[in-house]
Amino acid sequence: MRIENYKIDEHNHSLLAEHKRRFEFVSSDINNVESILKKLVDFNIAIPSWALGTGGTRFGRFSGGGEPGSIEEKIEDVGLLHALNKSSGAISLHIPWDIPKDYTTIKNHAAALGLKFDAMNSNTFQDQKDQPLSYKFGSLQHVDKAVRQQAIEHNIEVIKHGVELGSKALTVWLSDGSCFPGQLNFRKAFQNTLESLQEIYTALPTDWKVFVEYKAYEPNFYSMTVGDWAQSLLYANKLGPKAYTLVDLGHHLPNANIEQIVSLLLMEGKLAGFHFNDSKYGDDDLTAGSIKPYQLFLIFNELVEGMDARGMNHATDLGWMIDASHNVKDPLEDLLQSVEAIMLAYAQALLVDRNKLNVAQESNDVVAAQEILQNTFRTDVRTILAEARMRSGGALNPLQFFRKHKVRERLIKERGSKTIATGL
Ligand code: PSV
Ligand code: MN
Repeated sequence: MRIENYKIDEHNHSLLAEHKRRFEFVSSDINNVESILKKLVDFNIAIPSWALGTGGTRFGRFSGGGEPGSIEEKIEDVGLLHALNKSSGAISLHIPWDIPKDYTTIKNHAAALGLKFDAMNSNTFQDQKDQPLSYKFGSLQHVDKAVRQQAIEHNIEVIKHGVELGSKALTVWLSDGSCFPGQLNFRKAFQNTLESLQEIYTALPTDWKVFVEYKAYEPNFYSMTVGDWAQSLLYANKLGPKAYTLVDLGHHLPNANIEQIVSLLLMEGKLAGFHFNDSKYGDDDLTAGSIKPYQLFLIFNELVEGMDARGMNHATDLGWMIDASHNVKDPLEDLLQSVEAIMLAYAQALLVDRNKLNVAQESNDVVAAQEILQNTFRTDVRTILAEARMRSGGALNPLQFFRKHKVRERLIKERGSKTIATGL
């Protein structure tokens, strides 16, 4: 299904008077509101193809209806999100879940909805049907060269699909590691992984990047071979200038200071980008900003400061992506909420008075520094975001539109009530 533009216009018209009143009130307090609006209009967050269906745990999965059953339908779903919020203009594919049959058709389909192809993701954390060798004891780290070779070839195949679609990056997340002390020689596992990554790196086209994603635990519970940002950065530095560290917010041990990690990776020019989500306990993959919105703001505060210090383009120089799972919510509604939360944190970070913060830091004025950040975090910027969305042709209130126009009901009518999308 497609969302008709006139319906968005009607929706905006019905909310306009109230929106204008709020926008004028909030923007009268902000000096550079036009430049903030421009940055918000330019900013986009890619949607992972595997988050469009209902996710599950190992205990069960309670699928909803109207889930996308093919790559075409996944693209269509991201098109719906983008039509509503104008900030979801890219899809990130996971191979082999999303192998395109005909590149031109898929590319045209995405382009017609204003979508690009973000980073491509490989999968060597599961065995596929008819796969000759198993990843039970790892993939790029495996003690057997033949298994490593199979995993290397898979990654190279993923790059090939991405090249055809116009993607520019490969994200490698490895579940490699060990479950018990003594199972693995850490040094050999690292060296095997590095050598394998080097072969993949050699296959990257000149204008491509490889993102090395780390994770503290799960599915391996004793050691992970890319377990934290230090290990990822080691690989990235050894690989070369096209390799970067990818931060997934759920992949840290409890209470890690992610904003500090981000600041230092940016300083080193090695931050690839993000997989946004939120969590209370571990890799919960909850809606971005639903548990720790202040942390999300502090991360964006470091991002804006660090990117500006290096003269980087906020919209294009890092990879921005969601990586979430929706067990009890409509996936599309959840993704609308995540994009909104990420954009709000970004908008607030743009509002921070950098000069004042710098003066407070240089004079050890701890109280003033905290006041600057918390005053900004407590500023309600929802109407600024709504204005940016409307100016780009999106809906003033995407979630309200989604429900009022019964988008899910229409998808169920088209696709049926018993559909299960590929993914975890
Ligand atoms: C692993 O937990 C991860 O965050 C990686 O990005 C995977 O590719 C993704 O989730 C797939 O579910
Ligand atoms: Mn991830």
